[in-house]
Amino acid sequence: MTISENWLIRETAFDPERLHHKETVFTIGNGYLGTRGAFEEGYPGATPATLIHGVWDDAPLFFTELANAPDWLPFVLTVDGERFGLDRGEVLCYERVLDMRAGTLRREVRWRSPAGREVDVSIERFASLADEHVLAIRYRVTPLNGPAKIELRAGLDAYTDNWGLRHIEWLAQGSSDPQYLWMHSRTLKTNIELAYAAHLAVDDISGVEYHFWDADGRPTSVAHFTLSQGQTATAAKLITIYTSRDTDDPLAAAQAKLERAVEAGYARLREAHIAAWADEWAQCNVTIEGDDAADRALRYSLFQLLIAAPRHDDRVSIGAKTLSGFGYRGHVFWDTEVFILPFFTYTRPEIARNLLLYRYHTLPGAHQNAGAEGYEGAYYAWESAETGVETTPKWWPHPDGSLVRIWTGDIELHIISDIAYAVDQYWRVTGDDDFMRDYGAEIILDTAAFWGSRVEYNAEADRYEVTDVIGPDEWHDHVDNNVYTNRMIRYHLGLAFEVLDWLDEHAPEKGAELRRRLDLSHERLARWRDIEAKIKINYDPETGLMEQFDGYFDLRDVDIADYEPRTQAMDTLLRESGIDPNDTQLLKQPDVIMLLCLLADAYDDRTRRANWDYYAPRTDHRYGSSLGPTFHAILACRLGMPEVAYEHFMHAAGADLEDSRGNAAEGIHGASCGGMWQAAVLGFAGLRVTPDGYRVEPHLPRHWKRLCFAFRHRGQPVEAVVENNKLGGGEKSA
Ligand code: IFM
Repeated sequence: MTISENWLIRETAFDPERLHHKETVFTIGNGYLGTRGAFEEGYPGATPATLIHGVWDDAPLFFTELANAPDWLPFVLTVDGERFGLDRGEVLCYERVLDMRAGTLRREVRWRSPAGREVDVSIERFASLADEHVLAIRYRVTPLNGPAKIELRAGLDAYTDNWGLRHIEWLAQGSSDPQYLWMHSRTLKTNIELAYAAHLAVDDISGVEYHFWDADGRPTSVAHFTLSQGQTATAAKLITIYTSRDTDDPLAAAQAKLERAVEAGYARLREAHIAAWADEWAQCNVTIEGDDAADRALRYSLFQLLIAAPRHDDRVSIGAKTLSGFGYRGHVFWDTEVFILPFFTYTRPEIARNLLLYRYHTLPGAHQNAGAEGYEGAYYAWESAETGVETTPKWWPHPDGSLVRIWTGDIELHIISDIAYAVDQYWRVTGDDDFMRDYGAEIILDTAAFWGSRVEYNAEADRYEVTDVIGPDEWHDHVDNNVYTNRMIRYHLGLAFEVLDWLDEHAPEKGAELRRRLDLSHERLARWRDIEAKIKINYDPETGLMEQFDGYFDLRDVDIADYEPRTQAMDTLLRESGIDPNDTQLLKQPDVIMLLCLLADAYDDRTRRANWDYYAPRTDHRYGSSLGPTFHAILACRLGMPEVAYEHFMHAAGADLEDSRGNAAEGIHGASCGGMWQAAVLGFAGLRVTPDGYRVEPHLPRHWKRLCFAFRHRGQPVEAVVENNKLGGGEKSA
């Protein structure tokens, strides 16, 4: 069956210059782990990495990071004594294809060895979505110019590192039979055990000899055989992985699982995996008819989110770089709740629930953060890892050798309300009252208590203020009354009262318990009410314009056009010309535009337009934050400018596939991926959930024929089709 190109990410030539970028692009995974697209046979300078949710280990400066787990990929081919590799001999044909429908990664290479032996090599791998502990590689080799002696070495490798920092300590390994092997290791500081078992089988070739190669930390099963010209050998390497986070005896679990996997065999495992993907896509696919590039790029973003999404673990969340690279060390930011979560809330609420439960389970860490600063309630970390205790590095090593102070972990507070917002959205879309009663309400109220203690009262002006913060736009630090932060606090406190009323009506015992446990006294609630009413919001009712923070409009107005053409972010260029970006109105990302998208119904078109006109030209869309473009796309749709929205949408689409920002090697831009879904569904299709149901207000780009998407509303699956009426808008036709 032919598959539409829009389900495939295809690479038709190997470019060593793009090695690390493409390792990120060709990441596969299954929500338990992610594995970068490094080659099975290795390549000089490669960064193979397998990141397993929850497998943290201590790291200098960054406190903790997801440890690069032992490598399950090694599969090395030798042809008549010459080792296959893209760094030697001659690559005659090359193609690598990520099949997003099947969740498989395949590579076809025709290779001529330095001595002139030619072979066709075809390698396919997948991380099973049907059983997250199972991984598989199928290896095919065909000699093309004469018979050949073949050696296949299928191994495991404990000697991995995160950009030079080792986290894995090899413990033991063995083999009960040369086709079977196992390896036991653990993280150096956190003592998380990792157990791998593997099996190698070469099908239907007579005279295959296997032996076990017992090098410490690199147990390998080796197969030898001879092929005649044109004869194809197919080998399968099956791997199973458990950690001590999953079970008390991960090695026994890995070995038992391997037995069952071997019994099933590669083909049946693959079938089950593909069936699981079919089921997944049926719930969340989006199709853009009339624009293959947009359709494929959006699907790619969804694929990357789906492979990073924990399905069976509510103690982990999706980091800013998903499970695809070492950037931001696996840490979890607001990217998850504000950018990524809506995709899951609308399509896979079970996953969204897991992600929110991670925040519930990390409330003790959030209390610790608040206590450490002398505040009450729950103060979610700007960068969060296992426990929720703040893990933002205080210092960042600059390429010139100096250390730069990072303030986000101290004062970028808006994440606290962003999480409350995400809980609220999840509740409204899914109708999951049980979650709200048992977990969500506590998150909202406990974080509201933080604001009650953090907000400052200005007696002279009889208002509340929040000084010395960083808003989403990180080019301005230590600012007062950031409008995004303050407006989200007002919304958050309003939500807290709404939730308390709801508890009183629908779960009075839980309401009483939370009032008691969180000490929600009359005085405290009265203060919240007062803050809600009197918090300073920089909004000019005359013009509809919001000032990003106190004094922003007085800052130097720099025209980005004066710096074009450029290949660097504006903050770098400004610094090079002796200007501190803090002193200018240029933005890394658009606080006010974000606010207009999140609290969409609180504003009218005049306000939207006034702020768009002011802030969009002052934002560095190209090299500022990758979080900006998709929200510009959403607001542009709302303003009836789908063509402008489309430019932002396609700009976001290039962040990973095209490496348009130059940093895709560090991992997938998870927030941008989530924002792509929001731009398509909440922006172009204009889906709105209302108290009475839902509706769409489409604004499709002129060349899009149709936008189809699946979502769930209060548990009911919905298939939506938005047709373009060719007038730049769109109509819901079914
Ligand atoms: O959370 C973002 C932040 O908004 C901008 N800097 C990168 C972080 C992680 O993506």
